[in-house]
Amino acid sequence: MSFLEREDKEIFDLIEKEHNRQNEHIELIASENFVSKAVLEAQGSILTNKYAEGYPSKRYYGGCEFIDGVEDLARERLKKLFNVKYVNVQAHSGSSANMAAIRSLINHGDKILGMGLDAGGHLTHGYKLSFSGQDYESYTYGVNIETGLIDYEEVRRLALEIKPQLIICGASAYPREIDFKKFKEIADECGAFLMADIAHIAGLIATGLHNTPVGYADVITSTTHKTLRGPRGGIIMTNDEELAKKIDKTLFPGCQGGPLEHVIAAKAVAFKEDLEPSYKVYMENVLKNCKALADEFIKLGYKVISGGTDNHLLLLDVKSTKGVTGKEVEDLLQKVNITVNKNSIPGDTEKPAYTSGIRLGTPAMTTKGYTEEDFRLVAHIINEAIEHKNDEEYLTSLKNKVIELNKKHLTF
Ligand code: DSN
Repeated sequence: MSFLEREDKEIFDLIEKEHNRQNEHIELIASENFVSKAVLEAQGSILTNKYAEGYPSKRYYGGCEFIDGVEDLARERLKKLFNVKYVNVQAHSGSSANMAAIRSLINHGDKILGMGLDAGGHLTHGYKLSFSGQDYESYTYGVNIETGLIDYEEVRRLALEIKPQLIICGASAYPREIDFKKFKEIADECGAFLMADIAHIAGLIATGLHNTPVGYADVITSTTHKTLRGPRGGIIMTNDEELAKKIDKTLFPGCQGGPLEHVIAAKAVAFKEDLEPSYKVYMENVLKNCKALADEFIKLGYKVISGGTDNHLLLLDVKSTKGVTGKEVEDLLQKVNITVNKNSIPGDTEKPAYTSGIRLGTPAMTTKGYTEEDFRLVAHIINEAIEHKNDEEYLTSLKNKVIELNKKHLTF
């Protein structure tokens, strides 16, 4: 019996249930993944006991000699992974990384131009209910409704009209490659800083499977738990020494207090894994699998936004194809043990709580060993679930198929 089981049966049981859910479901949420046992062990370690406000060799508490070693390793590995000079690994999340990065670049009340939430951007890129839309005057660019692609000429036109102090590129639901060089040219033309939030595509960039913002963006932020397959957390990177100093001060003590050194240790372990040749093979498989999934949906007659994918995710327009909302499909797929999220599509007329689309990603199930063939089968299971949405018996048979398919792959 584990300590947790003996001390707190209620929490133990809920963790067990979630463990079973993670093993019996097909996880297609594009921002999720399964970490290694080594990452889990580091994150669950006694490092959680230690306060270490400050940075390596400049702490506000004694007893940090080993903690310094942990954070230094995380920093060095991250620099190598993205080929950057300065990094901060203390951000508790992608949102706090973005808060510190934005605050380091511009002043309260300045103008931000970021990708709209409805077009695939993120809350922290200027959404009105986020600090980024409240502390700054925020404007958004979107994608072309017909093509689903970022219209760089339109971004340029908006940038020259608005004259923002900061342009943010990067997205949570954009299936195509982002042209960081073009964003840099636009930022230069209107005299703005450029921030790239690579949370979703970080793994592709680290392995050279997507162009890099290094050399173009003034600051690059990311989470560590998506394609990078690490613990939940954030990171900030730059090649500018003065900016790096400002970012460190802005994050701590500006936005956060004590760093989560157990999480930083887990980040270090994940970065070591990401530097291995096998990680590049994994990312190549994520791409191959995503293309196979998109291709199969196209064959089944679905409208795939932008006509396909260049990365780890795709957006399906389920409303125009099957007459159901994203929310209906999300709820329906829960019944057959497939986890997805409803997602707005370009020009969506449904409210965000319903949406016309769903977002599907391949990172998590590729970690479990799913192949292109498996993903083609997943497309058929999703299609059959939608076509038999009122037939509970049929849905149960699909659920059993999913459980059997998962049994053939790795469990965590
Ligand atoms: N919530 C994340 C996602 O699902 O993309 C973005 O932070």
